[in-house]
Amino acid sequence: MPRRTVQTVPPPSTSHRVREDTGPFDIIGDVHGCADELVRLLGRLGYRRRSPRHAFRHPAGRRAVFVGDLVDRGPRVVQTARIAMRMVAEKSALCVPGNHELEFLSFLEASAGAPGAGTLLSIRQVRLLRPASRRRFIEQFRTFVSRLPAHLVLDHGGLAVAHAGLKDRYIGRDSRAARRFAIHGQTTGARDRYGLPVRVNWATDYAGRALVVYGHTPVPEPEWIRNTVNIDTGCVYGGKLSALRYPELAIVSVKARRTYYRPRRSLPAGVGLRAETRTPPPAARPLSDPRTQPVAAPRPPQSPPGLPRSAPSPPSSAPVGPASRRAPSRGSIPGAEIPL
Ligand SMILES: [Mn+2]
Repeated sequence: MPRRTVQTVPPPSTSHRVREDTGPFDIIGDVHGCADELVRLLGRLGYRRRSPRHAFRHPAGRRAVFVGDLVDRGPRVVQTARIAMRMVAEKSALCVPGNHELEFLSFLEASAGAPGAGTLLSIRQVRLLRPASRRRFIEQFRTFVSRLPAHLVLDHGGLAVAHAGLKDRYIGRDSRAARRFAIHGQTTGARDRYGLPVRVNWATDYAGRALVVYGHTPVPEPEWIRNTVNIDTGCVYGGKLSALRYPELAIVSVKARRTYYRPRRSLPAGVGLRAETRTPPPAARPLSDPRTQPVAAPRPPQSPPGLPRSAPSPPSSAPVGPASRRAPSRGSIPGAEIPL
């Protein structure tokens, strides 16, 4: 299986020097293309826009903070990215990158390698744009992602936001190791039965002063561990999209309309509860069930430890919905055939 060409660590960025910014903020978990739920959540948080072409703004000056993974897996990736890009441009939102921003951008830039199944769904959606607006979108997205800081330190060091989390010693640092950790988290070097990296729960060892707000790993309810909170409540898997209000520390959530994507690896119990009340959890299904079929052969377990590639979570999975009938295998659409 050809090694995917994926940029795993973003270049340094110092464009968001906002340490002294005290908010208030509404920190929003992994959207993964669930634009309808994002619009509903922003509305519930009090954000308004004059028209769909305008940026959402909060009348009291609150700012949204996106934890990354805006794209891939979900149904309305372009709309989601545009909402976030407009808000950041209008200074009504801040954003940090997730591993999926880098994977998607890496493919857009290089058109090389074979994208993961979730990224393939984004690429298909971008291809539906008319050529001029497709070019504009790609250029805007590239500029947007290239300017994002790998993590944010806010409220005089009382709040840190990173896609996959942060260790105490990385807060406010811009080293390659800090950037990698913020976007991909930590893996043990071992692989699970799907060939995917096994993650370390860094939060149990966290002892920093900053409240670390992050996403990346879906949980049924926002999960508080020590001075950290994971707000990825698995919207794209049929869970919900959640925001943490800061400094109030109140959670505001909207339920997913439906399950948009089914992961290859089983989700933690309770994620995507709506779907699972009607069907057994993915882990309980035999592997011959097409809904749980891996879309690609498991990665070789002997991949070099200590050099984790992107740690997708839960990674490449069989998409549900119309696309699943043509469930693509990695590499079934070589980059050269995808005119972007
Ligand atoms: Mn992620």
